[in-house]
Amino acid sequence: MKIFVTRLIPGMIQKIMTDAGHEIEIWQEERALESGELIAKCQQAEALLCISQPLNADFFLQCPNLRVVATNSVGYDHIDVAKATELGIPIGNTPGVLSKATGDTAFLLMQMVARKALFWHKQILDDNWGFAQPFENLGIDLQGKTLGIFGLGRIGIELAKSAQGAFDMPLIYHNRNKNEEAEKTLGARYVGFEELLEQSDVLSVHANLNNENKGIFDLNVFSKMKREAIFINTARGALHQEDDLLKALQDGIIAGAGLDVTNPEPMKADHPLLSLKNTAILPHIGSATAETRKAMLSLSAYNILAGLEGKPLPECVNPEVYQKNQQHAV
Ligand code: 8YV
Repeated sequence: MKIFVTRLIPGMIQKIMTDAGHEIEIWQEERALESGELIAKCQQAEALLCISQPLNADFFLQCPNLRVVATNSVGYDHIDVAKATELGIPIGNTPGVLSKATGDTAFLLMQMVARKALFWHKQILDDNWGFAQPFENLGIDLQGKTLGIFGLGRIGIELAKSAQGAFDMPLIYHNRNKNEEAEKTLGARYVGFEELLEQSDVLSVHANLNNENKGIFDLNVFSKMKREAIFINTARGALHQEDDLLKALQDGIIAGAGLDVTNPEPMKADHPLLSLKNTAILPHIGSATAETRKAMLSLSAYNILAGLEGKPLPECVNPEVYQKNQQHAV
């Protein structure tokens, strides 16, 4: 059985699949596959380990031998899951194992923006570590400031734990469903969306991207936030309107922004957001630690093995597929 893999992966992950008797083909080039190339590679494949490649309906229709797809991410907005489900293909993902690393990235960005870390770093690079006025280009203290989370799940909880431990930050959140665990263990307080905007000193976005929240952070929304507020997004770039964010920062509508995700990705090197004093932007490295990437890839490999053995995937985004397959069998 052939498994196609879209990026280089370590030998120990390959071994999980080859030890089970599967043949793997790994894309070796230092670029993403074009959609036609991906289809050509997957037409004979029975499994796909998908790392950073979008999969649309046409892909699934043209790859009739696929029995399982494992995406090496918790998010699956890049995959047409409805089409995969219709065709009986289970999609595996990697929740849980990346929560700490991604929450840590939000925590890092929050501090980088609050203390203007990249601006000061650039002062050294520009040979400007000389004379400084004592009240210029100052940061802000995070101690006791209110952390607001839009979409409080496992990743947001990791950020909140760090923020409370380091800076005693009270936590408010807005979700589709209340997070009872966070209310009990972190004293989180559920608020409406408007209150989240009005009360947060740091507003961090951790929601899954969907049709209802696409572009929700626009100029109108930024205008309702505090002028001293910091906006953090480590979820998906499409949740915010980038031109509106730029205007909000340039006009002092909000105080700063930290992004691990942009819209589009990659961000262009000359993007004006990169040269502001009050921004910190990273190239989607939320899960990029050795330990976390190893755990993600290993979960992806086990998702593939289960799929090829016709067993339920350890982590499956469309479990309805099993009901469907059963109905077909009857
Ligand atoms: C990336 C992520 O997918 O898990 C997610 O949803 O956005 C990230 O972990 C990862 O960088 C791709 O390998």
